[in-house]
Amino acid sequence: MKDTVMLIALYNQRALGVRYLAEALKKNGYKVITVFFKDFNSISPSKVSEKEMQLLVELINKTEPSFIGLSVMSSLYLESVYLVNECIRKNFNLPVVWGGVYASLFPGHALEYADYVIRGEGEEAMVELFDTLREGKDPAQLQNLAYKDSDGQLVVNDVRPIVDVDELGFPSVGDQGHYYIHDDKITAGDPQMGGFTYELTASRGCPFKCSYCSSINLRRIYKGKGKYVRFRSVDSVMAELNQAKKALPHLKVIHFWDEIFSNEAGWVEEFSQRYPREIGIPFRVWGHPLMINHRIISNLVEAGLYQIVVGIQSGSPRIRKEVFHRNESQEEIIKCSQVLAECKVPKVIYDFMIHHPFESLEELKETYRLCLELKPPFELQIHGLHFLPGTDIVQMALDAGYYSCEEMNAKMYGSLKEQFESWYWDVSASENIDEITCWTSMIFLTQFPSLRTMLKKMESNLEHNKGLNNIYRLQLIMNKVLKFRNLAQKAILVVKP
Ligand code: B12
Repeated sequence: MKDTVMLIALYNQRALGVRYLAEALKKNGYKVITVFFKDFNSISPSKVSEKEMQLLVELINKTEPSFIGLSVMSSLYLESVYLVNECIRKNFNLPVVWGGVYASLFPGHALEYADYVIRGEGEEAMVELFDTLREGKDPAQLQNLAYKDSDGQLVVNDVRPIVDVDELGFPSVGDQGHYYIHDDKITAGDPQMGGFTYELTASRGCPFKCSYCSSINLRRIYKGKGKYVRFRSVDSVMAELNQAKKALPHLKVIHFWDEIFSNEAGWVEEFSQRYPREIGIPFRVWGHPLMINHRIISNLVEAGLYQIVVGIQSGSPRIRKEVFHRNESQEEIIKCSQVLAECKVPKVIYDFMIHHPFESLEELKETYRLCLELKPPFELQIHGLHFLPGTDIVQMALDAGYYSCEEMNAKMYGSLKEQFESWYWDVSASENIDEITCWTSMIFLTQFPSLRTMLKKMESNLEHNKGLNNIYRLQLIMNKVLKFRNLAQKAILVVKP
């Protein structure tokens, strides 16, 4: 047995990337301690507390790792990452390595805190780094590595060629060596074990280039290194799921976390034939309007697809194409909704980003109109635009003069609380705030087909400018709908296994 390595995942008990790394390290003879630090919470996550850090220090003392790896996936949690990093630095003299999406895109910033950064996919690179360090050799030439040389200069090595995901084994799951720190408590064991969901990816990489997403930036790191969007074999996916079925006593639902679920001819057919026979558990996927057709969806529904989340983001063709860099037309989106309705996907969710500085009132109305054309039943997931560091849309907003550099940095690097509170572009100062409120409520209400006749009447009132007192009526309806929905949700929670 080689040394012990501690891997820390923040705000993410499933942490696929960290589980893949743990597997790679174990296969190469390391003992791995994985710490899931804090619960995933997409609404109001709390900062790491003193007590939680003290629990981490005690765990490090008890398990005596030789290396520590911090997974820094998202910039939204940096405030807590800094605290955890500082706590380790203060109490231990151990090499600290950062990896994950944020560290990969901003190695220079990460190296203000870490000794080393591994960019991109880390399975092979991390094993190589720890092997080199324990042999007392110089890691300077290792692929994927970024570090500061003896003069304090940043060195960013090239990444290695793309790997075949089938060769990486399955993400590590199980109680051995897993700890969960949350709510000022530490629990030995894998939080995944008690859950009724299992998450996996059947592919890596995203074929699209949306301006608000970091995926395109990750793809740029791998330019010239092989085919970035890769599918695993169906054999490998089935074997992982069979293993999960055996390991998780309460398993009821499978979540595919592929950025966009496969539309490969042949792959979908093989998967759909085998999945019900070999796995037979309802599953959900993320989809894209341009990758949805009858063949794929009818096969998947037959195989057990119970939920699909499809990003549409805006009803305005200009916003989609020129601002978000998405190429689907109104017709293609409407067609996609028809396919999903005809194939009877039990739960369809459309995702929209509204209330951002690029959007005019007219474009907000276009979102309402598109939603009315979407074939029910569906639910809407409506949120604001979050500016993620390094994404193309950040520069676009700066060029357009919507924010100064200082304002943008404050948005992207604010505290945990500030970042989660700034989901929406602050429209309260807009001169047409009443209209924005009305049209936003109307967008929300399009997901209830029985209200559509009423909505059309309101729309015409609003367009003829006699409708601003509609705002009160809309608010009343919204309150009723929300109350009903909350009750329904409570009822679902009660009957849920
Ligand atoms: C699935 C997914 C989720 C899942 C879970 C993610 C997971 N991996 O467990 C859920 C739904 C929970 C989720 C949540 C969020 N997500 Co998300 N998510 C993704 C998605 C689509 C795929 C991630 C994935 O599973 N990849 C496969 C695994 C194997 O790769 P990986 O996690 O990157 O890990 C590899 C390397 O990064 C590296 N590595 C990772 N950690 C470490 C640590 C060390 C020490 C080393 C050496 C290497 C290393 O090695 C790993 C193995 O190769 C990505 C898009 C993308 N391309 O990354 C967005 C993405 C990561 N998410 C993003 C965001 C913003 C979020 C949320 C903040 C959303 C929210 N509002 O709550 C949260 C944050 C969660 C968190 N704790 O950080 C952004 C992050 C960009 C940024 N600058 O912040 C991304 C890039 C998408 C985007 N919009 O740009 N997400």
